[in-house]
Amino acid sequence: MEKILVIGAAGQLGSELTRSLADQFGAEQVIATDLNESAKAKFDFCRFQVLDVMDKDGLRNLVKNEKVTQIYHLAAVLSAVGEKKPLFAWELNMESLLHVLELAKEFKLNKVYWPSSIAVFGPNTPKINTPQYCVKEPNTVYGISKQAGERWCEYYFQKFNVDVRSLRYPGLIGYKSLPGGGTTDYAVDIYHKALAGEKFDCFLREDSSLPMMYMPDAIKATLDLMNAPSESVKIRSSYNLAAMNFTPKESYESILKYIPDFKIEYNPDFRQAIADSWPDSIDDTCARKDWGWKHDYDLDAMTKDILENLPNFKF
Ligand code: AKB
Repeated sequence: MEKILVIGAAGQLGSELTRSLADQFGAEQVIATDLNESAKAKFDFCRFQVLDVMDKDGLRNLVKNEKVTQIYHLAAVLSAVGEKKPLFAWELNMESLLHVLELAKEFKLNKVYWPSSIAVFGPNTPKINTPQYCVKEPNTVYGISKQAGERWCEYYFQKFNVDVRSLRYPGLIGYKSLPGGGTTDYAVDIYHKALAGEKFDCFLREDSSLPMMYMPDAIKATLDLMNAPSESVKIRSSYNLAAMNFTPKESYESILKYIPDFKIEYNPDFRQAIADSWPDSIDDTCARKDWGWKHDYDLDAMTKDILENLPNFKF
């Protein structure tokens, strides 16, 4: 019987992934954790505990007492906030991963999941169809921490046989939760503004193309990777993962088909430099070949789904 611990469960990815994990493993087998007690309200479908991932002993006691067998470690400081608080981002992103990998080694956990990001790439990386293996010189603290984290994951797999699996997510877009502190967040915010009948002030240039993915695809990819037989998971740093690429202008035009009087203005800020350092598109052949990854949503299918469902969604 698996016992799943989700760290940072109330975030953008965690809010949706935790529900899918509870569906797969059962409500009693999944423990959602978050820094804030107020997050408890989101998790009426599984167990919940307050946890600060930097509290090494608290985390160890939880894993030991609950006989945890798998950890999904989703807590992180994202790219934009990371640039405002570089040392805090480095400390949180790296130390928390090392705590989790050490616990996986000590308690011989069955599996660990840790998300990486397109932020591992940098200005010297090939921008179009960025390959799995290429120059990576990230110039954000978030990207540096994800790149170093990938090396640690592979290290723990090779040296200590820790079954750790990871995906380099593109920008994730969902309507059930709000992102916090990323560069790709505009692609979520734009739908909220369109439905509220407000003008959207975009912090990226209209032609700034980035790899993106709709949340149901991201959840599917994560569960497919975690459910794949160990031998199929040939990459233990992190897999490139792709679905679609678009610019703010293309995102706006896709919404205009449904909301013709929607208005946008472009006022690039410091996040433009971060976006400029990331790929336009990603080659995810390895994920497709090794464990059968296939995405379902393109931009227009995602827009239709969000605009149909967001007005009825209760936060
Ligand atoms: C961010 O924008 O920081 C994240 C990411 C691409 O990892 N969404």
